Amino acid sequence: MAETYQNYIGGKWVPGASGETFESRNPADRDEALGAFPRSSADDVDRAVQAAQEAYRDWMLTPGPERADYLLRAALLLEGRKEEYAELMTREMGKTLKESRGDIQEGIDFLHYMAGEGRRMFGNTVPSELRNKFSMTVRHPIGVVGLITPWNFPIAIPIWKIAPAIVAGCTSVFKPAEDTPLLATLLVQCFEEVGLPPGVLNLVHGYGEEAGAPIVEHPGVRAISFTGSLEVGRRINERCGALMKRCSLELGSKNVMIVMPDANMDLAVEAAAWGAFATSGQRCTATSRLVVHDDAKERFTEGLLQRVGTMKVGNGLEPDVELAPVINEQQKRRVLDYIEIGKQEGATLLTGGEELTGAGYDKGNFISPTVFDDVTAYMRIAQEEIFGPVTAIIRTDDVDEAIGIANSVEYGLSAAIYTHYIGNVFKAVQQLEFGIVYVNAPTIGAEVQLPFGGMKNTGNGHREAGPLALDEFMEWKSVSVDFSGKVQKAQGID
Ligand code: UN1
Repeated sequence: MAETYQNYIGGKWVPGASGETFESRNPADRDEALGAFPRSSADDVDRAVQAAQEAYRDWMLTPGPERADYLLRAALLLEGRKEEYAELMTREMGKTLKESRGDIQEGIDFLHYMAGEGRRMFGNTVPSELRNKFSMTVRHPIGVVGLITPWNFPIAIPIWKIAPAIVAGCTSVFKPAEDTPLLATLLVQCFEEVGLPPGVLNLVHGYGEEAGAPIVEHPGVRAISFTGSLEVGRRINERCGALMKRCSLELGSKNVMIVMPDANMDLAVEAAAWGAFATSGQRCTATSRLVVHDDAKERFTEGLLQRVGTMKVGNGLEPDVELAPVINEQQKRRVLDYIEIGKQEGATLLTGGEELTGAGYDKGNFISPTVFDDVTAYMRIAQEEIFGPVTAIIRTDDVDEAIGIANSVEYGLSAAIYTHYIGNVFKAVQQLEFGIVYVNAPTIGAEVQLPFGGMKNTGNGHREAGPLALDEFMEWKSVSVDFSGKVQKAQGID
């Protein structure tokens, strides 16, 4: 019997109101259940929002450096537990142990980064047009916020949201993906252990429709931060629009790597293999398109096929496995459907394209690393986010055309170019419609001190991580102090 876990509301671990639970299962071995979690509903959300509202008043008055201190202490706890949690992450989410460690490290790094913000949170002093009047801007927390996170980075992405919310002085209701509730629970336990006051961070488990939607709808929640699919993000955006809530969205993408003939081909091949197949392609930054110049295509394609041929597919706990399972059966079917679509569209399947069965595979969701060639820019496999171990080679004979192809999608998160020619580099930097651009580096692996987010339908203009992270959770207040002893009128009125 799997252990039963609870929601965390107002500093207490409590069962869901309905008493119903759902299980979290290992995507490499569906016989292993990692725990049973409350299938929460609007009632649970309501209790969590109330707890967050109660905690808010005192929390927003707590000094920034003191709020930030909880982040530092949580970072230290996570550091000590990195190995233990990485193993559990691989069992719950599937990705390789190395990548699970990276996920936790990314979370730790960002806790350190945001803790520094607790002593900054700069405003401006602004001159007044009147004598003896002092003006400044100060930041103000937005209030109770809803944080809804995906399963592909079960520690890092929640921390991208939780850490700035805490430093900002917001209190929050956190609803993690139903595929990774255990890691979310462990993360919240860390904040409990470092003594974060009750109600500042509340955890409500469950499904999007049942537990996520009530957070969006709740009148006590002032802002929503969501990372997930375009389809769900669009619905949240519509509701937040109608309800006049701030909403920051980090949605899908169709990332691209351009390979020019002067590139170091060994590096380009390695970057493509890592970018396309790390986390089994289940990153919003995954390299799902390779736009390759004709004069590089043979060398690049041969190299990539050779490299992919060496990839061991299997349980992410095994040290030499490079390609781990996809998250669940539904996602596996979706990826396999896209592979069929690619074939029907006339793309050439160079390698992979199948579900793996037999010993070591039968209890999990394994798909072999898949490379399509002869893909054109407007095929569905070149336009739609697949979120699996599938990448598509598109030919080009010109850097301007390559950039045009790169930009021909509705998304714009991460793009890379491999070239040494300075003209190509700056054209790409100037013209790529992507929030993150890499020159001679893979499309994945963003660092937390840089803004993370995309253009077009990847989001709605917000950026997570980096120096802009607080903007999601804070208002600006313009403050003026008149010490003239008169009623002064601005705009030259006397
Ligand atoms: C995501 O897939 O949503 O840049 C986040 C990267 C990671 C974060 C990915 N640092 O690949």
